[in-house]
Amino acid sequence: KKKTEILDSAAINRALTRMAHEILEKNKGGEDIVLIGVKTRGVPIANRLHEKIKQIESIEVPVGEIDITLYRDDLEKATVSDDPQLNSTTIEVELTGKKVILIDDVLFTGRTVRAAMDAVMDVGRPSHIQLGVLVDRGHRELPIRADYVGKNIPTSEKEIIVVQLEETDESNSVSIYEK
Ligand code: 3GP
Ligand code: 5GP
Ligand code: MG
Repeated sequence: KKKTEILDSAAINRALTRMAHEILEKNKGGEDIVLIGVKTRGVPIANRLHEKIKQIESIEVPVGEIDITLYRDDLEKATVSDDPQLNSTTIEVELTGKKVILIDDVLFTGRTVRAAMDAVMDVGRPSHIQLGVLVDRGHRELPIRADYVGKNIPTSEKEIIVVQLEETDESNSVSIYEK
């Protein structure tokens, strides 16, 4: 129904540039960092951060991907007893001793991130796990917070965030929808 654009293409780009700088600042460079995008839209975001970090420090941080899905077919009930489950992972780099940065489009209850952390720790033993998200919409149900946030968008339970990226959609925007 009602849709309001919060970030346009330029604003998304600026937010990701800032996040890349924050990642490099917090980790004192890009050494030992591995970015892991959470499918679907966390993957292009991780790839964009890889590019930004390359532009800033001339270092190519490895990027992996992880697929976490919910065992449910409605997105109406955002809170369900079924926890998100691991679908597939493409993590070809060694994670042991690395600083793994999970990247997702939207952070909501935190259950996806919890499942992603489990999956990462099945693959190796990172020295740290950090979290970067384009949007934090609030409503956490677990003690999880993001280290890098593109935009905090406080939402009501009735609102959803629509993230469009040119890699998966036709344009770049973040909007808020009233269900
Ligand atoms: P994504 O695969 O890019 O993350 O979950 C399928 C898609 O539906 C997700 O795309 C996500 O952007 C979108 N979506 C919108 N609202 C919700 C929600 O409340 N929960 C989940 N899991 N996905 C949502
Ligand atoms: P959580 O597990 O934190 O509840 O939800 C995070 C996952 O669900 C993310 O992968 C995200 O894509 C998706 N998600 C949850 N709420 C929203 C939302 O309002 N908009 C979009 N685009 N994705 C959401
Ligand atoms: Mg997602």
